[in-house]
Amino acid sequence: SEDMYIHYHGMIVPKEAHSSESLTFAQEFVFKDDDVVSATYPKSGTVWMQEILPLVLTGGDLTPIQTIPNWDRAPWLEEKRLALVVDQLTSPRPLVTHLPYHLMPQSFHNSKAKVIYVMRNPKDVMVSSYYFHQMAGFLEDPGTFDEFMDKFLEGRVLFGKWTDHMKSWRCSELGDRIMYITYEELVQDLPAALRRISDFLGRNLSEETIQKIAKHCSFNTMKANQMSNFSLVPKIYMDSDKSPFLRKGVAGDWKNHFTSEQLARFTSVIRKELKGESFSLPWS
Ligand code: PPS
Repeated sequence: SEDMYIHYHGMIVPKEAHSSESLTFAQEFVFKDDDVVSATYPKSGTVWMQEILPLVLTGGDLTPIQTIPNWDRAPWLEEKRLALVVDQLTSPRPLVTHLPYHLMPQSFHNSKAKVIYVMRNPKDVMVSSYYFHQMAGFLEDPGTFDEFMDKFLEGRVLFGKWTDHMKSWRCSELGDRIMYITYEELVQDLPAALRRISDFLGRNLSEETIQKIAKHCSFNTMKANQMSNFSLVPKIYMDSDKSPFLRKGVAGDWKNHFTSEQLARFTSVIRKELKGESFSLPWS
């Protein structure tokens, strides 16, 4: 298991997608003012944003989502693929990252690049991650749900503790360069969420375009899109028979997994770690 992960600033990241070169490449990456990056803790809506951003930024052009796999059309800043595709990206460039705010490269701070931070109920994040560890051949077996909860709460999981990630981006002092949105908002009213996103990015999209984009980034459309459903990934890396990447796509699936004891334990740890923070969250 040790050889599955790289240790990076106290966090673990999977070697399958990351290398010390890719992490250095991220640190040396030169942000442009019109770049748009979606920052997420893993399993919070990253791949959804890889669908949404290209559609919003092009005003609804379907070509990117129908011809380019998600990992190349809106690459992860810290992953190996970026160096290979960076020259093919056209501005405004959509990017995603799981890095916490304090590990963003210097050029990001010097630029005017905008950020959309997507947050999700941490209980659903944990459930999604649990299934992801079962299907991904490049991740450690999660153990029992109870064991995985301990790892999650202690931050012995990809990109560290959920609360640390959250706090780093919530306290980012990026002013109007950052927009916060929740996975639950996207689930509840996708067109409304798309309007918020397009307004933030200065795109004036017609209602017709918003509806068109909403249709193409719905769970079912994405699940049927080869360029977005990870079916291009060999089974040894991702086994969708064990659990598909686009698994359930709902808010509140934790209710089908947590015992009342686990709920109490989880809630008390998260509350304690967020005590005294100036922001409030829609969960817990
Ligand atoms: S990763 O590995 O960090 O990139 O994963 P990430 O994309 O952040 O999170 C995966 C979860 O997002 C769900 N998802 C969606 N839900 C609703 N609608 C759409 N269109 C959509 N696209 C992705 C995906 O199903 C994972 O959640 P779960 O709860 O496991 O279904």
